[in-house]
Formats: sequence, C-alpha cells, structure tokens
Amino acid sequence: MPETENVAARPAEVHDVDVDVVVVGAGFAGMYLVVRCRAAGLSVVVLEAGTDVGGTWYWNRYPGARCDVVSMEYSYSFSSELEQEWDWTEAMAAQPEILRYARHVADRFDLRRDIRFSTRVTSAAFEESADRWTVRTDRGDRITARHCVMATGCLSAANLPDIPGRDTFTGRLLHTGNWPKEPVDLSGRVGVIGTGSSGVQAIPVIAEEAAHLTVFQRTPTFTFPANNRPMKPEIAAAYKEHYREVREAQKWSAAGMSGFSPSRGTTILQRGERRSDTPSEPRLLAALDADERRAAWDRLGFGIFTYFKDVYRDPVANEYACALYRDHIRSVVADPATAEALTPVGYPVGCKRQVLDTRFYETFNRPNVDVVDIAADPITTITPDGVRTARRHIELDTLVFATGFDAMTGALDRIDVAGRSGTRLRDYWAEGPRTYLGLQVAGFPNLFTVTGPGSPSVLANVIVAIEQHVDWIVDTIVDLDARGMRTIETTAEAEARWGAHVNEVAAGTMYTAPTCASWYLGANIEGKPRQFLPYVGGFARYRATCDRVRTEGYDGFVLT
Ligand code: N01
Repeated sequence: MPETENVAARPAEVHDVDVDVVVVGAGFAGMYLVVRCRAAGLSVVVLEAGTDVGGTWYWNRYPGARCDVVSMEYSYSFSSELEQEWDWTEAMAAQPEILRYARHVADRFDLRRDIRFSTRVTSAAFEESADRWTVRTDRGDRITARHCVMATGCLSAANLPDIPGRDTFTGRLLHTGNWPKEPVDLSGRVGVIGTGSSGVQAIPVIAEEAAHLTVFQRTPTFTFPANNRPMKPEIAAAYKEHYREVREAQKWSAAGMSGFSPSRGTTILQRGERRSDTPSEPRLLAALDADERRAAWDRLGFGIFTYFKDVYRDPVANEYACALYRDHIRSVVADPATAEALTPVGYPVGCKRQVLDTRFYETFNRPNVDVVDIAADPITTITPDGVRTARRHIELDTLVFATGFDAMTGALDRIDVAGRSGTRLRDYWAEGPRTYLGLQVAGFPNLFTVTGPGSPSVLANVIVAIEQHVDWIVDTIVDLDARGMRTIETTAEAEARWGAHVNEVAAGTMYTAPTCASWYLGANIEGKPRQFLPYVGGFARYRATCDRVRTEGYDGFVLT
C-alpha cells in the first residue's frame, strides 16, 4: 500500500463535538490511541498541530536524523499483518523511512478520519459539574470529552535559547526539532549550536554539503559509533518468523529491547538472560591496572562500557573508561587543539542520554569544519550576519540550533491545563512534576499523560513504552465504564509515594551524579526545577507495577 502524505490544509470548519476520549498529539501514541479506542467502541478525536501524523518523526527532519533502536523493534506490535508487510531498509531507520512507516499505518488503519490536523490545542479544563474535559484550540474548536489523553511527546517542545540578537539574524535560522518540509540549502557557511544527539547526527551530514561548518559546542559529548548498516534479508526474515517471542521479550525487558539473536532465533527471555545478571566472576574495570585497561580497550573498544559491570555504577571505573575514551578521540582527531576541545571532562559517561554517531569525530578532520569551544569563548550576540563570540565574529548564511527540548514537561506547560477548582497544571508542577506512575496527576481526574514524567518513557524503546501506556489507559477506561464509574483520579499521597520511589531508584546512578547536568534533570532549561524526570527502575518492573495496580483495585487511584 502506498503511504501518502497528508496535505490537507487547516480544516475550514470549526468543531464543536463531544466524544469519549480527546487526544492531544498524533505521534505514535496518538495514532495507537485511535486504534485502541475504536476497537473498544470509544469515540475519539485527536488534535494535532502538524499537517500529518508522525510526531517526533514529523518535526525532526534535520539532515542525519535517525533512530538508534533497531528498526525491527522500533515499530508497533499491535498488528501482525503490519509487522509482516512492512520492510525496513536499514538496521536503524532514518527519519524519512520512519515517517513513511507512520503514514503507512495511518493509511492502512484509516486513522486520519479521527485526527484534526493543523490544530494546536491551547487549553484543557475539567468541568467538575459534568465530569468532562473541555479542550479548546487555536482555530476556535471546542471538544468536550469524558477523558483527555495528553499524547504530547517527551521531546516535542523545542528549546530555542534566547541568545541576544537572535532575531536580528538575516540568514536562515533553524531548529533541528522544527525542521522545514522543503529542502534546505546548506551549501553556504553554516553554524550549528549544540552537540547532543541531534547535533551529532546532523554535523557529519551538513559538513558534506556546506562550504564551511562551524560547530558551537558548550559541552563535549560522549558518543559511540552507531554501526548502522543496510537491513540483511535474513535478519528481517528471522524477526518476522519470531515476532511474537520478540514482542513478549520487549515487554518484559529492562528497556523495551528483546535481545533477539537472529542467528539463534531466540530472545533474551528465552535464553533466561537478564541485563542485571551478575557473572559468577564480576568483570570489573576498576580491578585492572593501567596496562590491562589499555589492553581491554584494544580488545573490546566501545564494548568496555557494557562488558565491565562497574562502569556505570562505580565512579572510579567510570573515570577509567572515560580516560580510555578520551585517548580514542585523540587517536581519531588529527589536530590536537580540536581533539582537546572535543574531549569530555568533568562529568561521567552515562549521565546524559547516550549519543550514537556516524563518523562524528572524523568530520573534524575535514578542512571545512571547525569547532568553537563556547565554554571558553562564549557567544555574546547573534548579529545580522553571523555569531559573535568573546574573541571573534563568524559570518554565517545559516544557523542551526541543535539545542534540544524542554523535555517531558515542556509540551504540557505550553497548554493551559486546568483541573479541579481551576488549578493549573503548570502551577501544580511549579516545583517539579508530580505524577503517579507518570500516568496521572492528583486534582486532574480522567486526564492521562502518555510516557509522562515518572515513567520509563525516554529510557525505554519509546514505542514499547507508548503501547504499554495506551493499553493501560484504554483498558482502564473500558473497565471504568463496565463498573459504571465516571472518574479515576490519583491522590497526592500516591504521587508522593511514587515520586520517592522514582528518586530512590535514580539515586547512586550516573544520571544523578553530582557533576551531571542533563535534560533528564531539567538542567538544560533556565529556571526549570532540578528533578530526575524518567523512571530508571526498569521497564519490566514498571509494567508489572502498572499491572498490579489494576489487579489490586487501582491502588493509588480513587474511582467515583
Ligand atoms: O538535545 P540535547 P538534542 N547555548 O539537549 C546545547 C533524543 N534524540 O536535540 O550540554 C549553547 O541532548 C547543549 O549543550 P549543554 C534523545 O533522547 C535522539 O540533541 O547543555 N549550547 C547540547 O550540546 C536526545 O537526548 C536521537 O552544555 C546550548 C545541545 O545544545 C534528545 O532527543 C536523535 C544551549 C542540546 O543537546 C535531545 O537531543 C536526536 C545554549 N543556550 C534526538 N542550549 C537519536 O539518535 C543547549 N545547548 C535517536
């Protein structure tokens, strides 16, 4: 079936409808919500700011954008026909292919008839007298619904730092997370600010087109080779043959990945392995001397980070691994000053989201690429024709902000969400988000957040996390209806209990190391409260908790 791009303009008519479920966002979560709601006999409307489905993969069209989970597992599990008929061309798919997949799913299941595109939600308010949500949009629509599901994505609110002079730039100014649909001319003098996952993916590709590329880097990153390759037919065939076992293993894994071995045809679950298994003789990097550590790198390369079980647990082992990593940069980057500028120091590997790359360091050996260490030579202003740092002015035709997102809470903050007594979600979360299971907030009955703060979300294969949340939400609504219940609402006590658990499992990990500043902690956004946002206790454990909560009569929720 050909996958089509939706080119519908902003709908002309204003909607004033009442449905069972209103959904904000038509990414992978919103799309699956349509599938599940329809199957459950619930009427549903999805409101989407873009002109088509795909969410993250609709907005992040920057050169080099690609998934870092294997394609065979970064896909929906709800339809075996879909699994069998879709063919991925690469081990880890690039953005255009994932967007094509999303469109294919929309076509195949006729999802778009329940989605209003080019429609941005401005507010959502709970009407206590009617136990209904009223959702309003920028086009004047008014949707009332029994349940409101925020499928707004974890990394969807672009962070465009307010650097002085930003809006005076007369060249083209772009953000990776809001990339234009039409081809962008990057042949001139290009600047990229940021070296997180987006910047690291975009830089090698832009370097090939640009006359000159200047990378403005504030914090050097740790990035591992993606080792992407074309999809081998025998691997795709092995997955397709064993998809049910693969999906089951994904569901009960630490991070939504099955550990499937195509050659053996078995998953990690079938082999009885667990990521947390401790080998009988623990492999500890900290136990090796300098020569042995060097020999380990020569033998295993980047494999040392997972081979040795203490790298992400013990600060001493972590620093040994970082030292080997830094030597690696020096061996790849020819110019010593450039290598030094690119070398991460002062924070542990495993604190920030792991970045995967394709020839990132090699790119800095090109004559048309240089890096400006803006920690040492800060950007003072953006001028009409470039960027001024403390020491120089760099003329640019195009300036790319690869500066990330107001993660996990930003998209919700940008909607005026009001619960009981008109309490604003952004006020309730002023000191940091409070949720129960990342699914619900006290005082906001029948409001659900898909992959919300306090759930594994960004620490898992997000499609697996989405399916688990959507299944839980729709099953709960169906169950409430069967019991004649009108509302479900968590309590402040349950939120406090869950929040303490989220913090407890994050404590002592590299994510919360004292020297760590990451978007997981809200540290990338000025004024955002510092709080570790996702749940790091493991996906399988989290799923079991959600299942248990339901079977034990919705422990932590009040049904009325
Ligand atoms: O954003 P980031 P991203 N002045 O926040 C810098 C997912 N993703 O879009 O570290 C100057 O990671 C900032 O510097 P610093 C993935 O989960 C996945 O790259 O704050 N610089 C940093 O270098 C990822 O983690 C893929 O000092 C500023 C960069 O901008 C998440 O999305 C691909 C600045 C931002 O890095 C976000 O990644 C892409 C300022 N004012 C994204 N503000 C895959 O591979 C920020 N920076 C699947």
